[in-house]
Amino acid sequence: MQILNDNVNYKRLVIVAYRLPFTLKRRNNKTTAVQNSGGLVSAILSLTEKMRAKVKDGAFNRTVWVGKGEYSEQEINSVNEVNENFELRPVRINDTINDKFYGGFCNDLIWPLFHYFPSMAVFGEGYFENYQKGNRLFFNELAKIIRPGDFVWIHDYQLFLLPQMLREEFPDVSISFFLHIPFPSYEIFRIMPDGYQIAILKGLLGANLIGFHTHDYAQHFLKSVKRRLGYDVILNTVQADGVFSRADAFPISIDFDKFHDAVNLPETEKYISRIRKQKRDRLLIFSVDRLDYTKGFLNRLAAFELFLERYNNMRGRVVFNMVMVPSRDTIARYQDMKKEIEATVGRINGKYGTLDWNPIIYQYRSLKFHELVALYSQSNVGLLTPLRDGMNLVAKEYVAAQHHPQGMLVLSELAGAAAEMGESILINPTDTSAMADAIYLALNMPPEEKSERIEKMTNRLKEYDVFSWSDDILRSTSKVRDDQRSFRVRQVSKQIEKEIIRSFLQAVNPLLFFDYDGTLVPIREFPELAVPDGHIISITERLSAYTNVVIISGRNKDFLDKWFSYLDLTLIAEHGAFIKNPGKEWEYSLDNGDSWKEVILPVMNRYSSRCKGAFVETKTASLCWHYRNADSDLSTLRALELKNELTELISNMPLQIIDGHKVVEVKRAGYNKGSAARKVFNAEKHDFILAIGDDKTDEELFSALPDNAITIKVGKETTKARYSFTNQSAVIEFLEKLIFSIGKGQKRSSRTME
Ligand code: GDG
Repeated sequence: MQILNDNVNYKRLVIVAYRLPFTLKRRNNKTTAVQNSGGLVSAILSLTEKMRAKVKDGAFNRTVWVGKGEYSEQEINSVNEVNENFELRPVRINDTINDKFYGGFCNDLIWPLFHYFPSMAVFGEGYFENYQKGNRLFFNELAKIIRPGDFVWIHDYQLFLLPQMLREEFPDVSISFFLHIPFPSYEIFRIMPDGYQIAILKGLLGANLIGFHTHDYAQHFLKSVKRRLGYDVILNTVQADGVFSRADAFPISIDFDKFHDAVNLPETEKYISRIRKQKRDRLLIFSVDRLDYTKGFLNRLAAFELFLERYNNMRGRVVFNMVMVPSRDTIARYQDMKKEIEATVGRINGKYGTLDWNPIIYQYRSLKFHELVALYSQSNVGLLTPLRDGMNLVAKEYVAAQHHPQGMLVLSELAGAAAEMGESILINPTDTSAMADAIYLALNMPPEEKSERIEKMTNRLKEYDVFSWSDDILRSTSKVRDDQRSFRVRQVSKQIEKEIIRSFLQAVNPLLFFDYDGTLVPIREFPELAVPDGHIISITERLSAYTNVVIISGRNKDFLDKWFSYLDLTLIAEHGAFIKNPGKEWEYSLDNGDSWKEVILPVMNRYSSRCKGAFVETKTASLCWHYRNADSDLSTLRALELKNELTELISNMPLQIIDGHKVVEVKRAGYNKGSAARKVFNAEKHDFILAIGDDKTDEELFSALPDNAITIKVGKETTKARYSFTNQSAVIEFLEKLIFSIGKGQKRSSRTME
């Protein structure tokens, strides 16, 4: 798997998350940094280790971690001095700010609201102001360390405002933001005051790339951008004054091998044999979650109770091990919830328990890694039923830890993970009855069926593990920046106009390409109405008398013949299918070659791996990306993105994209405006090339021309051209100036180039 390619070559990775994911320990006068547990941390640590190994000769410096940490300067320095791999940069936030920033705005407002618990959202006084202050403290720390070539990767809802703060100060730095929790639908988002909404959306749009776990979350965000900010969104890309930012789904994953292989480690085996002894011949159901109202503990317990009630033959044969990891339990709301959960566990155990059997083993503690893996591997059912969850990594880890014999996953359809784990038993966590049946089904599923389902999920997890995930984000951020660069077009100012005319006059053998509709003549309602008037005929006549002029159009040859054949110029018809040199007959153009497949195939494969159910078919003369078996919303979007990427990729190739029914096909075309233009400019030496066009097909022309060509787009759309005219009449005004400047210039027949 590729971690970095030539285009994605950052010098430093700067990871910004609310909390520094390390605990500093002091022993024998030495301070060491111990990595905290948690999905995000292991994801990034594994990534950076691989990046270091991949990028040679010190081109990649160490990773910088920026996050809250109340450590002394001395402690931090002693850690940073000895670590080659990483550097810690603590952000110091006093309690007065932090209580309202983190405890207040983040955990009392954003967390419940974004998890669809609006009634629990608190709009406390001073929350937002302190959220701004908190983000500003992160900015201040970053401003001290940002260097050119850094990739800044900001994580999660505590830092919504940071991307824009950075963007204003460092317009050229690469910034990616990743949201670990859901982004809610606009109807939920808009519950917040306008000022908060605008600040959050604009804050995020400071990033080049904004990543979400699912397609739905990304769409919710984009819809909020459209509705609240009124910005244009084209193919997931937000384009507005000073903003060019893309939002997309990058479902976080796990280090698959780590969880899969850990099952066979001696440390894990110790726990496994203990669990086996305790379990005896009983079936084990397992869940592990942080204490939080989003996790749906009470719903889960209600379902387990109903399961015992409904399937009474299972009593005495099943044990549910429910591990609740301590979290925020100094807060009254969490304490109350914990008490209620414990009371429910007690009640169910009291109701069904016997002298030698307790239906529920409840633990309020965190587990050691090997113990966790042992429990994953020994349980017959993983029961993960949050009421809402951004992703839920435990579901993925559970599947990764399944060897033979295998357990089965029961998963909430309201967890982000459900979008990729359709082979699990998906349930709605509020449907107690369906959940009780799902537990029974999972416990009694035939081994072959379990194996088939687990294998499908396993393959997907192996294919798209945490390294592919982070690679995808890095790569996509680069792509957004490339696209942004190619869309930065300068208007033709008076000064630029003068310079173009000066170099045109100095040139010995200039070559001018003009598109026809929308460039030489205005776009009319019907093409037959768009005929050249006397003025435009006279302009082309005078220009072609002075130099080489090419009219390059989608019009057919008859039309171009009718109006221009008597002039001394080159005509290109049907987007490059036919070329007619001055005084010659029309020629049909076609290039040869088959090496294009090596370029197109990896792109299509990449899209298949990001769109479950899509596949590539290789034919002799074409490659097809089929998406009829994939989720319809996501695949339609991916197909559009693929077409977009392919359009750019093939602009210099003799290929054509065909948009079929649930298939994107790329086939040999043999011609386009670019390949036709190349034939013309390769035939002679030219020291000045100018091309003007308004259409999407003119982009092929712009890309095909040499770098020093002057390319001008008519209109405001994004383009590959270097410059732009606002409208078609600006083209005519410019051509009039060109003709005026020629004045008594020499006829081209009297000039030659060395
Ligand atoms: C956010 C989002 C999203 C848990 N208990 C123990 C333990 N863990 C480890 C698991 C897993 C991680 O912690 C928890 O995963 P979650 O997916 O629940 O993630 P969070 O960090 O809580 O939250 C969530 C996630 O970010 C990633 O984007 O999925 O939706 O809320 O890796 O293994 N590890 C050990 N003992 C435990 O007791 N050793």
